[in-house]
Amino acid sequence: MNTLHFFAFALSTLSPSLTTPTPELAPSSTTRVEFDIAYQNVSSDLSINSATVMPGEMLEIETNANLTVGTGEMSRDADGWIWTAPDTPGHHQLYFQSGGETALLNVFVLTPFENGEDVSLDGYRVGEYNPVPLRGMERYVPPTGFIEMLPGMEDIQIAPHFRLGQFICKQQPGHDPTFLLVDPHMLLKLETLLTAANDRGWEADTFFVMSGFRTPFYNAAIGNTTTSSRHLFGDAADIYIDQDGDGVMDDLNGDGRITREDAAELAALAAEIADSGSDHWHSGGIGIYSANAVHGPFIHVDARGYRARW
Ligand SMILES: [Ca+2]
Ligand SMILES: [Ca+2]
Repeated sequence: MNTLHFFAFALSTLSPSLTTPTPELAPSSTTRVEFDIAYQNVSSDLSINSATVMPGEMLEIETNANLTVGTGEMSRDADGWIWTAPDTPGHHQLYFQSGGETALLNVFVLTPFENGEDVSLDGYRVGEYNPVPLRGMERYVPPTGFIEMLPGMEDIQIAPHFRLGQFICKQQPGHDPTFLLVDPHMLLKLETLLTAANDRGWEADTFFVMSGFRTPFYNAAIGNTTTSSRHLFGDAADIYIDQDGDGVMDDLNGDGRITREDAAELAALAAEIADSGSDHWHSGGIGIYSANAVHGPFIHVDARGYRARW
């Protein structure tokens, strides 16, 4: 082995550790950065973002920022970067840097799922999606894969104020692994609403996510007859502000009571953002729910691609 070959050998042996993000590559501590990264029809200025791709799929990321470190295969193109996913499911971190700021893009390479064939994944019951998309819309096409959430992945920050574990389906508690979907449009909407809520004086570090992703199996088990719920596609969240941690919505309107009116106030703020034409608010549904015997008041927010209110 000559010297050159030796170094090539040493480099290939060391490459896994060389591509592991170093501590100084932490995302900026602010919610937003001064630059955008655009991918999969999302344009985001969040310091922490998430995307999902199938094994071997190419992810195009439009940005002026530098992609400094990342696992997987990357190349440059005129508009930004192309990252090619490895053939195996898993979690990857891409760091974009510009002007002294850093934005993280988590990329989850999905575990493939064949609708109608695979009823469960690794013992986790998924069920079956309606193979016919609602009114032929692309956002209702059955998913082709899911994020495999292994023990320890609950705490992955998928947005500045949201963790992956907040969105898991409530079925089969304690089952490892679990499988889920989280949509980047939804995360961007939740962060935008959270910022607006805090600006409004409703202090909140995050939203309490009562229900995020739901499998078709679970959705049917809890009595829902619809097969087009956005919870099945990972872009819906039933949320409330619970900064005081008592398990129910906080008294947002300050009338000393926890009622539907508090949910209505939060929904009105969401509708205001929608009507402002914000780039960070993909069109979707906003619903208000009253308390019942098992839960307090909450709102539903989704990113279905068209306006819906209830
Ligand atoms: Ca509360
Ligand atoms: Ca109230």
